Amino acid sequence: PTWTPPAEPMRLPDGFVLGAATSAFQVEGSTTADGRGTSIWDTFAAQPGNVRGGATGDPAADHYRHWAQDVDLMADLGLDGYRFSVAWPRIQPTGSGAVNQAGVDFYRRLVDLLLERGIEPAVTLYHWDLPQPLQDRGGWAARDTASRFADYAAIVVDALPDVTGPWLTINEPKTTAYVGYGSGYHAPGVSDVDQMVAAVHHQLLGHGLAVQAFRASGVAGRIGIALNLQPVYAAGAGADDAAVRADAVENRLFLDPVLVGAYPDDALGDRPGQIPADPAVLDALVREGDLATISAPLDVLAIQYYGVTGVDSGGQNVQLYPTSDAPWQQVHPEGLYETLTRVRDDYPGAPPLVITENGIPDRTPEGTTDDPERVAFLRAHLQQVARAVDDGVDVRAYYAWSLLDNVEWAEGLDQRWGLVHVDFESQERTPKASARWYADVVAQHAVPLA
Ligand code: GBH
Repeated sequence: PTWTPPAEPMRLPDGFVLGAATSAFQVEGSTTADGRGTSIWDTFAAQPGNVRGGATGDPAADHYRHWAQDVDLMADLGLDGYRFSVAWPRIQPTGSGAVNQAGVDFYRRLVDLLLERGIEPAVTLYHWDLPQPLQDRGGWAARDTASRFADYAAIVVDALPDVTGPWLTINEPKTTAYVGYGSGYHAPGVSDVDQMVAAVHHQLLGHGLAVQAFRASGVAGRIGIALNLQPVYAAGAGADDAAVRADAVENRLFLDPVLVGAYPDDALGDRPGQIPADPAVLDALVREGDLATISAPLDVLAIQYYGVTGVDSGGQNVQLYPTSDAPWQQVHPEGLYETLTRVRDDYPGAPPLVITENGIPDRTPEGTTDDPERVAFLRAHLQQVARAVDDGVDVRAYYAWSLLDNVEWAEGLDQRWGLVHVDFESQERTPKASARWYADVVAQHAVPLA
């Protein structure tokens, strides 16, 4: 039975943060300015065929130079919060060692202006732009990268001790592992299942070590990790077991180690729905103490929600719901409610939740400012957030993806996810209808009926 929204607007609690999100590589541009080093996405995008239309990280939305104007735009929309990521290669151009002060200064200015405008900054430490020299030493398949990440995290936390919103260590370790090291569709473009499994463990270890560094710094903020979760539904007869295993792969392989300190025993193997790797591959990577590090208590758990997946008895993905203009995205708003209540019910010790990404692309590659589909999507998903809050789930914030049209990774500039349209030639910003609608949601702190 599908859920019917109530006949009046659904209020969100006082103090609930409504914001929007971006990531460094996707919006900043200026990839060689002020001492920034090369990231794996610069290398990957420079290789013809990897990114649609040959787009690179330059100029993207030129946010490195439009940052103050972009903060003004957020203030005009009345946003409570802004989630951005710090580009590791701006802070440590080679991924280790000396700090590049010009890079630190950029984020220092950004945080200062956000605070001045009353917009709560939320900072992601790693959103996929690994310094290339670390990739040359194995990237996330190498254990040492976890320690390098913790060193880098300590530098950033030290430089921005007054960040009021949540800190997120790693954005979607699942995507980096499965798409960066599994299918190779994302940077670093590796396709090797053993490296993929190693990338899972080393990112989670890096997360845990970064949390340790954060606690050691003594700053007053809150920290967590950003996981993209999705309900997995059995599609057709005999698919239940495969769906349970696929749920291990999509969700529990990340939730369990972070929240309970153990890997699930059904994610790897040769059965339908599993990652085709010997479980011994993962066991061999896990050293004494790793799982205690990975499961250190968090202040928030960040969830990114885009849709659901169906799995047949053979473990193959099946489409059960209509997709957005991104073929992988099966839209099902109630899946967000299921995800939020599931975390509460299955992980009793879980910290408060924040939703750090949720959105859809425009229906045309050229982009538009008339986006009724996005309004409908955001409304339906915000209703499910309000419903979960009403049912007692401790959700504290929601960030729409994305503030601006930007570089959508391997899709380049052809998939526009912004609330605000960006003309990538003139760099003119134009709020879409959805941005104006969302400004009203923030002002009312309620989800309107239309
Ligand atoms: C998020 O990933 C990212 O955090 C964000 O940077 C991004 O802009 C946003 O979503 C929109 O995509 O083409 O079949 O190989 C969402 C999860 C995982 C979705 C990888 C796209 C590639 C599927 N993403 N996936 S496929």
